[in-house]
Amino acid sequence: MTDVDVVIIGAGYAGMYQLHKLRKIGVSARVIEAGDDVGGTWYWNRYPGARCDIESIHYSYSFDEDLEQEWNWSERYAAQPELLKYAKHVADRFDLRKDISFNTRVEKLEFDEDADTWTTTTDDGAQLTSRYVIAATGCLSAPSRPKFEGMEDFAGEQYYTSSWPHEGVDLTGKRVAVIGTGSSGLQTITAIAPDVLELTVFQRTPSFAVPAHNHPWTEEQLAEIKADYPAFRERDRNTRIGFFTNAGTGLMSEAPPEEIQRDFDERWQKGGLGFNSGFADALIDARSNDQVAEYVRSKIREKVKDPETAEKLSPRTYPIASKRMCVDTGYFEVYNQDNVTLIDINEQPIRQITKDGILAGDTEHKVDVIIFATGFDAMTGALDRIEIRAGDQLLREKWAHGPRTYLGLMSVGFPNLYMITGPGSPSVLSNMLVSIEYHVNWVTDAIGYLNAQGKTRMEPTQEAEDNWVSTVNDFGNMTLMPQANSWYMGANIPGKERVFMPFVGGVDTYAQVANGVATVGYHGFDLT
Ligand code: FAD
Ligand code: N01
Repeated sequence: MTDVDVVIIGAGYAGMYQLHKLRKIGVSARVIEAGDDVGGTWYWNRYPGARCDIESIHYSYSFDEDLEQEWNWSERYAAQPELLKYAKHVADRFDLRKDISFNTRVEKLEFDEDADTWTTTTDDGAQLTSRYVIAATGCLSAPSRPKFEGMEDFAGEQYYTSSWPHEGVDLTGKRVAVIGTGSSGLQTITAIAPDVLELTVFQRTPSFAVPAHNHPWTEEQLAEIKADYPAFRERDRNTRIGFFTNAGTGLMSEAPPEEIQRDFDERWQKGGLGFNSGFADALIDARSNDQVAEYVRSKIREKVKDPETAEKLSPRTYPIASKRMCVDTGYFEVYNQDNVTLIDINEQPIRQITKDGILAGDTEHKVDVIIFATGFDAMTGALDRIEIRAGDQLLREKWAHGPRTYLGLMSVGFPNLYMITGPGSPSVLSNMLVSIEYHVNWVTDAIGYLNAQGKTRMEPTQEAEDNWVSTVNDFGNMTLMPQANSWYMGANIPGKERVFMPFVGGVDTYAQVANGVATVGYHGFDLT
């Protein structure tokens, strides 16, 4: 007997839907969430300008037609308050909160080999036993907080975009430094530049950004989408990245220059992450990739008046889209403002944080506030922070040289522990809502199958895991993606093994494989 059938860790979009699905098949579940409400990413990342980079009509749940029809997104790319409101609405609508323990962090999981059960220990010392554990802990939920010398001596305010104060921060009229120029940094910089007295941006690597062309939706536009929502969603699921971009299948290397130019211009005009999907070789062929990159760099030069600053903002050290591209609304233009300064820390390294500011090279930049937009220990960070033990093995030790999973769903040696959007699945390379819904459905079906068969244990075989890890590596190596020092590679975390973690073959291909595995009675898994 266990306290509950399933423990779910995390009440972001994944954990919430997982709870709802398990209830539907009559399986009891308790969700344990470190925050004091639902929403995950959109609960924690409340920094100015935070919004999604995949259009909300795609980046939203598809599992309930009434929910889909009753919710009206205000803009093409909803901002964080609206994305959090949506999560809260879903929690209310499906009465989720009564099965969620908030303000509680899972510290330890221990598997009982004889009983086929997990014991979950939380930071309040409580323990809960369950047959299964589902880690819906998020790919981008463990903040990276690099240490800079002298941080503790700084007399001003310090904030992380990844855990922004709920009450907000008034930056009006202040001298502000931002460290980090990934998506979070770009959005923050763009949002605060008009209000602050001075803004100093510390850039280690510039980002490629494509325009959002964000706009409010009209009732007519939303009605048109909703009229055909099931087909719209189906179209998304049948793409590589989980949202329809009318991706091209031809090769840039074989296309005439005017066709390439036309495609770039049209996609740039449309805006969003579909920009580089016009040709199938954009992420495979270095010369094709550089044509895309050069187009984006030319746009930076058009936007930024000072040629030296434009060059500093132009990425040249990695292929475009081998790091997640940013979607911007006036980011580059910020550098035309007199109150904004860009520091390339490759030229002027941050030597230390002082009482009054940041010493970079030989110059002390005096500031009142430092904002760290330094990213996450992505994909494995949240799981590594939990002591997950089965027999004499710790998951974080097994994964010390890179995560090993079968389908990004389970790992050998850790039976009955499922991961939602785990490493080795398309996850962060896709519209995450599509990948989340797919995994939640798959895991729910698997648990339903085990229960129906009177079985109590599921674990991948060593052979299946080894083959899948090779497949993930092979697919990754077919592309230019492993060339970047990206968080996909773990390269942003000192000491983390450099391994390309997500499955790059696409959500469509992945679903075909994982559907096939389930259809034949869970090929590659031992069920006992
Ligand atoms: P999360 O939302 O990260 O939720 C995980 C939850 O687990 C968190 O609430 C956390 O507190 C909890 N948790 C973790 N460990 C523990 C523990 N040990 N004990 C208890 N609780 C724990 N993806 C897109 O596809 N499109 C976008 O536009 C997009 N925008 C993003 C913007 C930002 C700023 C960030 C950071 C990410 C973005 N992502 C986007 C990725 C985003 O993380 C996913 O889309 C999605 O929200 C993930 O949902 P999740 O439930 O899997 O994880
Ligand atoms: O994190 P990042 P993020 N000294 O890792 C720099 C999603 N997201 O939070 O590139 C100095 O991308 C680091 O430099 P470098 C999206 O999937 C989406 O911005 O490692 N600098 C980089 O510039 C995204 O990809 C949205 O050289 C240091 C920055 O900090 C993912 O989340 C919005 C440093 C970190 O950038 C992560 O984005 C936000 C150091 N010690 C996030 N350490 C949308 O728009 C790190 N940096 C939807």
